[in-house]
Amino acid sequence: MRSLIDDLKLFCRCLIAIVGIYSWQVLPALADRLVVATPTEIKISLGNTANELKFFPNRVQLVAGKKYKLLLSNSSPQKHYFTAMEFASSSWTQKVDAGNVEIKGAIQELELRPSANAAWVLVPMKPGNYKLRCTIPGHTEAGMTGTISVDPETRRF
Ligand SMILES: [Cu+2]
Repeated sequence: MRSLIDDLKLFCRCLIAIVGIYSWQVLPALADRLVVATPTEIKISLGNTANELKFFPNRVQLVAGKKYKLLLSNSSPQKHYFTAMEFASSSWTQKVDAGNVEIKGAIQELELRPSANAAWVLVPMKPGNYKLRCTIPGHTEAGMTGTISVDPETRRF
């Protein structure tokens, strides 16, 4: 004869099975899709050959949940920083490719020396307007700033 305890046990087993199937099948599938997704490439130049203290472009528009490859380059004669702390911490970074080194995982900010290139592959996770700036003394003040706006995703996976 089945008792209430048996029913409860069965119910719990079913619940665990459902949650288990969801987390083992669905969540990694989403993560896998993001890992293999082809990113949209966006070129951002830190300064230019005329040594203007600006980001080109200084406004970048992204969509949350989509994958991007930020192609950063410094064609100016001095080093610059790509600093967008809040944006970095609310994004998922897959990797940064710089020179012969590929860095996996979270990144806070990037320093690009003259003629350096770096590719930052990321997925912005949280909609909002994020400040971008170069933290070399005097550069923010001279106008080396920008905005990264992240729009809410329009559709689910
Ligand atoms: Cu700078």
